[in-house]
Amino acid sequence: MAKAASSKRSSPEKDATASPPPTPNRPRPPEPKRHKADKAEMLEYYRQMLLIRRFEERAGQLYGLGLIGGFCHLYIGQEAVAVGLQSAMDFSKDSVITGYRDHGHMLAYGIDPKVIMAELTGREAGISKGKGGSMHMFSVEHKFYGGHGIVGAQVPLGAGLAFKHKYAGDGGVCLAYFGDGAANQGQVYEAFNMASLWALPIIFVIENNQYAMGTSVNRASAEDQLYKRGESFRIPGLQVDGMDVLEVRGAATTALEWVRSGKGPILLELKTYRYRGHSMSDPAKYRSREEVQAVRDKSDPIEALKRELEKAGVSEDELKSIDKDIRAIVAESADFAEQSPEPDPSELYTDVLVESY
Ligand SMILES: Cc1ncc(C[n+]2csc(CCOP(=O)(O)OP(=O)(O)O)c2C)c(N)n1
Repeated sequence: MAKAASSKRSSPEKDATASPPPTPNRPRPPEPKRHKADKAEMLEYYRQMLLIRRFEERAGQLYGLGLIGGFCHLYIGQEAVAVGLQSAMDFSKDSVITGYRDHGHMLAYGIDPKVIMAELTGREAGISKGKGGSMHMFSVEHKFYGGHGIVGAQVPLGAGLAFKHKYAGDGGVCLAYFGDGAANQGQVYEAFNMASLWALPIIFVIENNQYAMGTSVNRASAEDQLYKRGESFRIPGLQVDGMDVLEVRGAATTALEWVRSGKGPILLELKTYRYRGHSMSDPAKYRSREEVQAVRDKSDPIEALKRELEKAGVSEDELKSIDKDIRAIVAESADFAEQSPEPDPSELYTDVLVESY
């Protein structure tokens, strides 16, 4: 279910009473096709989504036990977005940047769950040496540039990464994620303008999970069809079912073909849903339990893929054994985190400035 933003321009020389034909004023990507995956590929997406789900559930428990301090924003419900998009990227040259709801994106990039859990719990072995926590995960090695707590800040930073790809001619594309709330930030549109003007290789991804903290997208956005937000900057937009990993993967292919062919940025709006609170201290008064349950029942991305796998002949035992493996990986990551020491107090003075001044 992907929908291209239509842009109509009226033609003054034509009869004013006749409706002008819907002629797009610029080239557009083709309508994305749902990705055709074989059984092995579907099983891989299933594994990755399940890993994110179970990892996040465990993170929620560790938070409850006081082992995770500060903020913690869970990604449960949105798994198909990171997995569907990042499975299409070329890890050797492309880059990713996102906001503070970042654990799922790291896992989808194949980063070791042990170092992510150690970061969440503020341990020395964490991917940011235990100094970043949930919101500030970073891995230059994996071209994963955070993890940002300032809503929308990652969008111009992503444009900067894309500029680097273009300047260095390294063939990379930047995938810059942000939320429906961030989509109303001014700096997003400054970044859109420059990215389009310079035809930067960037995919802007709006993860529309329907809520920015306690405010629903239609209460906060005059135009809630967020895929249209790039139109004034000549950035084409596609709206994608973010609860269907194969739809997401199909849209990723279309977007990457567009950007890699030098046509400049593209905008994807992924319609998704977060099951858990905004953070761990969310009173959840802005929506009903029934609303959340209805999405879980009807649109859960993992359950939907499970049904497809069953249809493709994957047995219940096989699915159970995957679940068991994933639980073991998550348990191992939690044990690893708990056993890793906290950073030495002297670490307070390292990694603060690039050089000494
Ligand atoms: C510039 C700025 N303004 C406000 C905040 C407080 N804040 C933190 S998260 C958030 C909501 C953002 O929602 P959205 O972009 O939809 O992302 P989601 O949490 O849904 O992933 C707000 C307003 C902030 N961190 N930075």
